[in-house]
Amino acid sequence: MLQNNAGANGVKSRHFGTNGSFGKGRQLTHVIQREHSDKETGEGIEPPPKRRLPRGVPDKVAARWEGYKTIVHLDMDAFFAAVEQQHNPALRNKPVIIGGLPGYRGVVSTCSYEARVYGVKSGMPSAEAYRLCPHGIFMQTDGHKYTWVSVEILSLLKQFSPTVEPFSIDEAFIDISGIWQRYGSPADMVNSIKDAIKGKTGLTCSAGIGPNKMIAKMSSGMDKPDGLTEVHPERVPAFLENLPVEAVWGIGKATGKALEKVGIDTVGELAKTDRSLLKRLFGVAGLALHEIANGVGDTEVTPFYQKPNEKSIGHETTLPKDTASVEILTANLRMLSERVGRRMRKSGFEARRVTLKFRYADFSTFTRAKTLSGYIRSDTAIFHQAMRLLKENKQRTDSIRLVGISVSKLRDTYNSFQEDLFRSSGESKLSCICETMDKIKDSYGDNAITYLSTMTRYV
Ligand code: TTP
Ligand code: MG
Repeated sequence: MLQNNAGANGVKSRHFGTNGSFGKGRQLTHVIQREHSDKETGEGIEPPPKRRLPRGVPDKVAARWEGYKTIVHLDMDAFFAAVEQQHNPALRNKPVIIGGLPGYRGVVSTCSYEARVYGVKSGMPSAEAYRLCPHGIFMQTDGHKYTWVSVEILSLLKQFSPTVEPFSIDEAFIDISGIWQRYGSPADMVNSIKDAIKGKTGLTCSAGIGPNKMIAKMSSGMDKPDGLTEVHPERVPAFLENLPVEAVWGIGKATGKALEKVGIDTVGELAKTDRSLLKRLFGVAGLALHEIANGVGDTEVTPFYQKPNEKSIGHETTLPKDTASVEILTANLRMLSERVGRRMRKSGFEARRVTLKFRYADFSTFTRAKTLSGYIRSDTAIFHQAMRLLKENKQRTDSIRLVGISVSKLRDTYNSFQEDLFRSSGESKLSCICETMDKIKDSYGDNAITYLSTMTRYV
């Protein structure tokens, strides 16, 4: 049973009861379809009807959280677009589309909920977004602005709990175990957080409360925008039972298809599947999937003052035009290695693995990686590895649409012992050059200095 009730401050919250109300195999997006009639959609758009969720009598959820880990996941609604709408009131209630501009290559980063009504979504080519929503207001991303707001929100969250883990530019986990008692219930505390964010930034967010990070993260997306979904530990099996497997954080389309092939459509079915079959199909990842399906998840929220445990750092770019030109590809890989290297050093890491991604004009996509014998830190070392991977693996002569570079197998720079590779390859010297460039960029902006070879990116 799924219950809707109003929080102390009038913000809706939901509690998942023992009879999961999601139809078997139904797409999550259908289930969480929002009712727009209570929201201003602007432009006279007729919003899609919302599925009425069964109502029930709210129970004494608050007391029942005592003694349990209580993890919250917060995700800002239409973040980049909402920041722009706050910044400029003329954009409010309008279909705002952030990312590539129509007429140019590029994709949609995000869009306001008013634009989503037309089918516009993140990752879609801007040209397609324009076809769907020609009267949309297209804007380029303004990273500094979003980072500023993100930091503001983070500083606010820290006032509620010392255990806040920023998870992306618009997401965070918060451990509120025990602390919620000061507010009455976990939902009351989260509603206070939502109010505080709204008061300080004018922005709304959606939140999930669960006994671990996985359940909290999965539930925060259930009632977007401006929602709150609470899954009590005892109700985790009912919550998961009828969800489609793709609703699990980490299960992508490919894994979803592979599961479907063996007749597993829902998380409940996955939970009951023999572990040895999952291991045979997906290796150790299969065992992890089984645990997730049974509601087992990480409860460790890494506080903001500890270093985030980054697994990889990467950037990719859609080229201005499909191209087979070695010069243009080289220039773009140079630019990407510069960005990746800078972010990696800023986070205090060095890497031992470089991955190259390239996508041909027909959208066939390849990723190739190389693990090195020692750690690298310079843009040039990343670039050389990426070029090598391109030369060794680009079998076709046709045009390329997208290239990307990421580094992984990271370790803290202070663990570095200036290994052999460093000295013999001149990596140490190259790193010094990068660190000098980093200082110039810190003072004068990211465009203050770059490599000459990046200049031919658009030729
Ligand atoms: P999301 O939280 O995935 O999206 P959102 O906040 O815009 O919308 P929602 O209400 O569904 O949470 O991502 C946060 C920001 O990250 C988003 O505002 C823009 C950026 N982003 C991209 O640049 N490209 C992408 O493909 C996605 C998904 C997000
Ligand atoms: Mg978001």
